[in-house]
Amino acid sequence: MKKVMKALSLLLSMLLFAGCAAAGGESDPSVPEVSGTEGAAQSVSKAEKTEQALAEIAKLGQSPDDDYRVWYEIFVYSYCDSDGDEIGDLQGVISKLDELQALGVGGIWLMPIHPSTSYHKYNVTDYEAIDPAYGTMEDFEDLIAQCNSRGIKVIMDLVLNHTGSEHTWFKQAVSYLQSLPEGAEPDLEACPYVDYYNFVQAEECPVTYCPVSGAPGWFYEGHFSPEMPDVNFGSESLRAELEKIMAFWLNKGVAGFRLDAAKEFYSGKTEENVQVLRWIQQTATAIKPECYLVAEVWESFDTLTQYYESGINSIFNYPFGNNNGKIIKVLQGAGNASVVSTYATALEKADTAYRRNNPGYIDSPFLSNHDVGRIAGFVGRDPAKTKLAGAMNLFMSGSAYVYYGEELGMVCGAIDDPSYRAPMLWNESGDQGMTQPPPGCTLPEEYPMGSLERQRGDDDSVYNYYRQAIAIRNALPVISHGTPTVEATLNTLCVSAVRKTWNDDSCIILMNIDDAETDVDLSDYSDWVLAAGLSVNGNAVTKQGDTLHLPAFGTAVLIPQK
Ligand SMILES: [Ca+2]
Ligand SMILES: [Ca+2]
Repeated sequence: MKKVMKALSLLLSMLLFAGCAAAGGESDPSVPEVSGTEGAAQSVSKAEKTEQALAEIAKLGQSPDDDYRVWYEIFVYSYCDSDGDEIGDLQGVISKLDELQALGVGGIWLMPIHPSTSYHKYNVTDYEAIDPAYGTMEDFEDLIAQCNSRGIKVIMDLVLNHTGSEHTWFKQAVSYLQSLPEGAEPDLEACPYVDYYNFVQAEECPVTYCPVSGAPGWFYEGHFSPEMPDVNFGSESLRAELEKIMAFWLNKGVAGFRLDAAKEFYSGKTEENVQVLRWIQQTATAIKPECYLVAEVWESFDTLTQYYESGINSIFNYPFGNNNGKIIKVLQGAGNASVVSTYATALEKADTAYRRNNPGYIDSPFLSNHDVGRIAGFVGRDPAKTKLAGAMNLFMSGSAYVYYGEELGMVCGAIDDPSYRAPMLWNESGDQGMTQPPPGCTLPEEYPMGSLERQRGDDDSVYNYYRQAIAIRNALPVISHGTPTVEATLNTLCVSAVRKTWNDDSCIILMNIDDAETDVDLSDYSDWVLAAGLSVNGNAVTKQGDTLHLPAFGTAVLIPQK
């Protein structure tokens, strides 16, 4: 992260325009004067205004080199094509690393990149290889090296709940069962792979099981689909294979893994899943002590909290993300004080509960991902709410995740998985590495917030808002590392107020979750200064004397006066 911030800060200081700060800042000695914000805004192009704001933000500080960073989820297929076949690939990702660095991203999560029979590649047929459509192992090594040189960490999807049905383990197991005389018990010495999966003999096919073709009376568990046979975590031999896979990639230089479908290891059995997660964490840590794991546990708050008993580094915060998570619910209740006031309370409650079960936990907030669609669609394609949703996510503690294209306010053409995974919108004309849509994907009729190319030069774009939000987060590590508590005195009407504390550091984040501007009385906070502000509409966040002015959906970060 330090390298990222150094490079960013160097770039920004070259662009620095003395005496300007879009954030606004009155008489705070830590914040450069905003002299004639309006005049300055008129004299420079819009994009320059963002650059100036970024330069000011970078002066605030920088994040330590740990896992509390902004991670960016990439579906390689749809991200960037480097060789003209219109399917995204690893060299395409490499070609956009400077772009990601400029956004402030400190880590990338690669969705599965192994050989697979499906476009999404969640049914893996070889865990220690790269899908030829995406490139070669050399490309992968190149990607790791290029990320290392930029201070960007790489985690990869690890699909352990199931393999692909074309994986050699499954094919050998099926072929053995086909050869088995009716009624005979399998001999694991003759075919150890039978033990790798959940095969049963039964009169009728149990729920979530599938018949083994050519072996009457035999069934296997395929929770997600027949092409995704579930593995048997009770098998020591299977676990030894999984350990070998983890070692292979950790030794290749990945920082860790995103653990797919952790609640389905033993479907419906939380205790057992917690034990598997504990084993995975311990196994990976034994291979690489500094590894970082984040699990997908798509569960309600109470159940998800229980999973932290496993000691897992991190779990995606489903209760806050997604189209029915806390962030979206609060935004849908924008302007309603009784809804808005619950946001800060919920942040404190979640942190307390997760921390109780794992004191070293790192939260993983996210808004959207490849399974849930696009944030702009959840808020009625409203650019203001799309932006504030981004800040609400990025200003949560932990490792904040951004799904590719979210920083552009991309929308979906349909409610289905392929449409959630549409090509990254580099530009309107569809070149610059734009890929073909994945099979079954419906593209939207239009992207109301535009492509990266169109948004880059627009200070009011979602993209430039994201850049500033990420920059603030990176410059003030108390935002990502701090323990959140409700700042009850300020958490009133439609302003959400959260204090964060981390070692001797603290900050207060205020968000105006309303489309009307508002003033906040800070007379009890005379020792606090406005460090940074975020505006969804170009109207500045300012502090004049004891009055903090928050425009519609505006955000302010206060820090103690040094
Ligand atoms: Ca390609
Ligand atoms: Ca399973």
